[in-house]
Amino acid sequence: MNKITNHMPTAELQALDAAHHMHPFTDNSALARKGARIMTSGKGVWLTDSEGHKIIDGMAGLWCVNIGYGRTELGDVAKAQMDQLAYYNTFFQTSHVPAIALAAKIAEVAPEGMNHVFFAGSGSEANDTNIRMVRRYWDILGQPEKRIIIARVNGYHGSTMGGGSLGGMSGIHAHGGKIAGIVHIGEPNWWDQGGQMTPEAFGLMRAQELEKMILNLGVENVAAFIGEPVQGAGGVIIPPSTYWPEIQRICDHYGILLIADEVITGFGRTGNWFGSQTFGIKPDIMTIAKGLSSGYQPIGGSIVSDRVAEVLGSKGDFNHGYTYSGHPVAAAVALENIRIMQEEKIVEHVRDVANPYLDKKWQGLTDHPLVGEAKLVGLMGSIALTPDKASRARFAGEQGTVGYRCRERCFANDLIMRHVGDRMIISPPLVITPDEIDVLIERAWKSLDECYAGLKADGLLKSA
Ligand code: PXG
Repeated sequence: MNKITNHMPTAELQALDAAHHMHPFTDNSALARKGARIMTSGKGVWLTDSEGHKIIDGMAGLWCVNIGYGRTELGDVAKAQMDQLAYYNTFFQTSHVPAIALAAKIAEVAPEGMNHVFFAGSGSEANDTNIRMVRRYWDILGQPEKRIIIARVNGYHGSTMGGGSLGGMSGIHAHGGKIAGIVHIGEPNWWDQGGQMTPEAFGLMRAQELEKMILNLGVENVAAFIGEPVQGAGGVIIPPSTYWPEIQRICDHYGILLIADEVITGFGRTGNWFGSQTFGIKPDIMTIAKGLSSGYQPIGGSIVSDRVAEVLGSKGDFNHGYTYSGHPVAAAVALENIRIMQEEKIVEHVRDVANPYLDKKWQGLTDHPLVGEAKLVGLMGSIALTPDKASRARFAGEQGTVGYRCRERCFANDLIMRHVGDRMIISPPLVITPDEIDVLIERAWKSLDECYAGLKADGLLKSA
C-alpha cells in the first residue's frame, strides 16, 4: 500500500498551506506569516510533526482520538466496508448492516431508555438535528409555539448556523449572526464569576437562571434546554455539585426537554460511558460525535429517548436527514472503535487507573505560583492561571494573553495543552498510561515555569 510521506520540506508545505488552505477559527494571514505546524503521524498518545518532533498530545486531537492514534484495525474495517458497500443511504426505506449494528451498539452502551439514534456527520449537524427534532416533538403534541431553546453563555455546540447559535460564544455570533428562538443563560463558572459565593451556592444560582428564563419567556414557548455536562471548548468548566441536580429538577418540573451535548463527554471521557451518568443527568436527547469513532471517521448523531422517539414516529415523516446519515464506512469504523473500547475496558481504565493517577498530579499543579485551581473529571481537566490565587484575580491586559504565552511554551516543549482565555486545558487520549501521564505533567511544569519567568521578565504578573 502507498504510504503518505513528507514529499516536501516543511517550508514548502507551509507555503502551499498558506496559499490554498483556509483554516478554521484561525487568523489566516497571521498563520501564513508564521507557518502551520504540520503533523505527519501518530501512535498512541504521541504525534510526530514534519520536523521530527515527538509531541505528547494532551488534547486527543480535538477532544476525539480517545483510543489513541495508529489503531490499524479501524483502517482494516474501513477498507473491508468500502470494498463491500462503500455507500448507501438510509433514506427511502432502506438500511444497511453497519448503521443497524452501530445504532444497536449505541443503544446498548447508552443510559436506560435511550434506545434510538439519528445519525449525522458531525456534532454540529447533530445539534442542528436536535433543534428540528425538539420543535417537531412539540408540534406533534399540539404545542407548535413551544420553539425556544435555552442554552448557555460560553457553551459550545458547533459552528453551523444552528450549532453556533446554540453555543454562547459571542465571537461566533459576531460572524454571521444567530438564528431566531435561542436564548442564553449564565454558565456555572465559579472560578471566574462566583465572587464571594461558595461554589455550591453559585452553582444553584446559575441553575436557577433557567427557571427565571422559563418564567420570563412563558413555559408555553419553551421547547428545551441544552448544555454540555462539562463545558469543553469553554475551558473545561466542571460545574459545582449543585448545578445539574437543580437543572434536572427545573426541566422535570416545567416538562421541557433536556438535551445533553455529549460530543466531548460521551464515550468514556468522564470515566463513564456518558457524562450524563457521571453527573446524574437524565436527558431526553444526547448529542454525540468525536469519541464515537475516536475521530477515525467523521460521524455524529443524536441518541433519542424512547419517549421522544415514540412521539416523533407517531405522525408521518420527520423531514430531516443528511446524505451521510449513518454512512456505512463511518458506522463500521465507529462500531470497531466501540468494540475496542469494550474489549480493552478503556472506560474502566479511565475510571480506575488514569483518572486517579492524573488527579493527584493535576492537583499538585496548584503548588505552582501561576496556578489557581486545578479541576479534573475523568480525563478532562483545566487549570486557571492567575496573578493572585487568593482573590482569583484575572491578569491585567487582554484576557488570554497569558494563556497564549503558556500554550506557546507547551508547544515548544512538545506538549499539546490548549488555552481558553487564561485557562489551560487537557483532554488526552483515554488510553494514556501512568508513565505517559508523568511525561505530560513534567512538560506542563516546565512550560509553566518558563511562562512564569517570561511574565516576570516582561512585568506582566499584574492583577486586573
Ligand atoms: N458540541 C460540543 C460539546 C463540541 O465540543 C461540537 C458540538 C461540534 O462538533 P463538530 O463535530 O461539528 O465540530 C463540539 C465540537 C475547541 C473546539 O476549540 C471544540 C470543538 C470543535 C472545534 C474546536 O475546543 N468541539
